[in-house]
Amino acid sequence: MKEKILRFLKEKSPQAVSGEEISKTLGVSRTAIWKQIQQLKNNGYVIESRPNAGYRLIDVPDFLYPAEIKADLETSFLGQEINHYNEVQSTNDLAKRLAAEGAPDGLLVISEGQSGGRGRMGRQWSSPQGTGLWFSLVLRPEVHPLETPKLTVLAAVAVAKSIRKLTGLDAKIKWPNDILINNKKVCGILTELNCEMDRVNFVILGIGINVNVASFPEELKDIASSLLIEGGQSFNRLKLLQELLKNLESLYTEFLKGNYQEAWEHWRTLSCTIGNKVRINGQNWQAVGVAVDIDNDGALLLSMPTGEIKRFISGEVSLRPVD
Ligand code: BT5
Repeated sequence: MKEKILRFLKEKSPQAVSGEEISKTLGVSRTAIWKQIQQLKNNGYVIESRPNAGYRLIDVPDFLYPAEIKADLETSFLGQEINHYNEVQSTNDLAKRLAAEGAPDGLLVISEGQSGGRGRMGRQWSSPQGTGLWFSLVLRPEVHPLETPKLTVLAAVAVAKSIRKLTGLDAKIKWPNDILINNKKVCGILTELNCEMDRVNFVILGIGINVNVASFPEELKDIASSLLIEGGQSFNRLKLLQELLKNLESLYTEFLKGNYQEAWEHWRTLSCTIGNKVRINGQNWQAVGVAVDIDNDGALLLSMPTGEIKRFISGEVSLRPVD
């Protein structure tokens, strides 16, 4: 009901609409409408109520409410079901639990803030309240588990394309899971897999984007940035999320049909890794070479000083000049 009233107020905005008109159109009592309007106000919507004119929607809060996300969402299944929270430890952990309990394909778990946001290998992900997009998607692709690293490539392309479209900023992909602007990280992707030998139970695709983060803790200042800092203005989190889900669904749907070459071409154009001499660090190894491409699995191909082409499926790439 609340969503219907909101939609109605939005359609009429900037004009006011009387309680009687809402009541007639939606078939509910005026008292029920009054109660729902109070709830919307408590949720941060600014609604003017005048005895003779009725209700007028003045402002919408900067919250990622499911009704707001869905209002202009052009997807058929990604984000069609949404769990929204104010604060959770990690949306990936929560999505994993919900997926194990049977959550549907495409469920979006999103939070205004995370107290224990995670990166790869137990690293921390800073996720301050109300300023970023911190979310996880439950995916149930019917593919072999070995195919799932491709999802990180698809997500990186979708994020970079969406940021570029909505902000005009020069977002680049750093293999395997970072999006950078001016060499600073504005987004990280954490893909986690639950599978059996030859089938995927579910994948949790976690994405964190520093949208309107104004400043970073000391230890991140030199390596992290946000769209706000790089663009000199704040950006609409909802619109970015909607654009991203649309782009991702389209790439993902093609991937399920076995078509991912176009995404790979996008990846190559958007990559800041390819063509550079890089150092790649694993947990207890290191290699230096020129990044030449990614292969069909999304693995990074380095041309080594010996001329040999080596394939890396994981690791941390450093783009800093290598001696
Ligand atoms: C990542 O890991 O980049 C994956 C980050 C995924 C975060 C999302 S948010 C929603 C979902 N729920 C979660 O709990 N996680 C996902 P990695 O490549 O390991 O990078 C982690 C490193 O990035 C840290 O060690 C820091 O150096 C740096 N870092 C931490 N917070 C950052 C931030 N907000 N922006 C940029 N860099 C950050």
